[in-house]
Amino acid sequence: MTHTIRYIMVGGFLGAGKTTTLGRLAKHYQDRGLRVGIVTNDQATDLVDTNTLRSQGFHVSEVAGACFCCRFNDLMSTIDSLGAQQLPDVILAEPVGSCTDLVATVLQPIKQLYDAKFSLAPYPVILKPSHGRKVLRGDKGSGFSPKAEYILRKQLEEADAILINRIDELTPTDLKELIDLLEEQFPGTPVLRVSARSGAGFDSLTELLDQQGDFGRKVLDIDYDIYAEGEAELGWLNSSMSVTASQPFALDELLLEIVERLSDRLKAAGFEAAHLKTIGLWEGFFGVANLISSDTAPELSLPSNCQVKEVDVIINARVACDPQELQALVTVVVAEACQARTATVELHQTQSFRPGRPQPTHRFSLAST
Ligand SMILES: Nc1nc2c(ncn2[C@@H]2O[C@H](COP(=O)(O)OP(=O)(O)OP(=O)(O)O)[C@@H](O)[C@H]2O)c(=O)[nH]1
Ligand SMILES: [Mg+2]
Repeated sequence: MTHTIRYIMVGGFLGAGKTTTLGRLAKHYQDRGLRVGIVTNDQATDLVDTNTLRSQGFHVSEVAGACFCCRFNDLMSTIDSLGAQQLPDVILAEPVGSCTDLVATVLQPIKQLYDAKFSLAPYPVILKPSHGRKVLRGDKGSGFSPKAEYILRKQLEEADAILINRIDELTPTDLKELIDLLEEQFPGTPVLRVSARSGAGFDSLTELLDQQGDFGRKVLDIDYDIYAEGEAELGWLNSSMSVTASQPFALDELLLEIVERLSDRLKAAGFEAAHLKTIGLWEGFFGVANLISSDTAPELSLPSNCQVKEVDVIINARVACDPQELQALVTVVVAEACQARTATVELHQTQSFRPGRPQPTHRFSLAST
């Protein structure tokens, strides 16, 4: 019998919890003796996510430089490279959080061109409560423009299931409101409640993902002009550097301080952060700090608990602002945080830009019959 790879892609807006979910799912499948490969994706190189998942011991490759839909062939060759030694049983794929129309441009092409090789799991999309609630309520001032909100809605529209994440933080009233809004606006789409952090709700999620059937069929009716303009309103920055000090300092404090200082500067300028993330890597140790909206506090999501004199730092920031301004702010906050530790910074590279118009390799406007 030919070996089929289970293709599980988990979508959701920037900072929704995709990487945390994939890490948990990878462990779940590995614990059951399955071979797992993870594919990350970004518009540029130097991905916090790739390093976070690799540091957890997973087998990870990335499609960097454009989203899966625009680099469909790279997605396929990346999966091949993950299976060079031994074919994986499961591929976990994380698309870029500002990407949508993934059913027509990724799932249906896999289904229609590579049917013998893959079986498609249901396509879940994660809702981040902080931005999700405002967008679903139609509140003015979600922090994003109507075009960026359009992307978030389209992502939910093409989902086989919607995952309300971060239930560890939600009150029963908040949760009920989100469920009601989703059921009203996306009728018929199953809604699961999960916490990627604690693992709550993951039994239901893995049960959903194990279902056999014809999934990834909700091809969107979508306006690519609005989609492209919505994406282009975001400033994107990926930066990598080495930080060196004469005295040891607490790595976690540096990472958190970078995110806190950046958060303060963005708030002062009135720019909404979709996701700021930074990872510090030193000799197998790593720490990660994040900010996922202007309403939430910066946090150390994965502590390293180590003191370092040298560390490699990667910063990924997605913010509703001009990328040049974002770059200037990042440069200032890194300099300030390092100065406080009398550390020096050696910049490896910084890429900052607005994402370009999506130009999918394939677009199947009809689901396979
Ligand atoms: N409290 C809580 N925090 C969570 C949960 N899931 C994710 N987070 C945190 O939310 C932040 C973003 O999570 P990620 O998994 O990196 O989100 P993402 O969707 O991969 O983000 P992008 O790749 O930038 O689009 C991190 O600080 C996580 O630790 C959750 O269930 N509860
Ligand atoms: Mg991620």
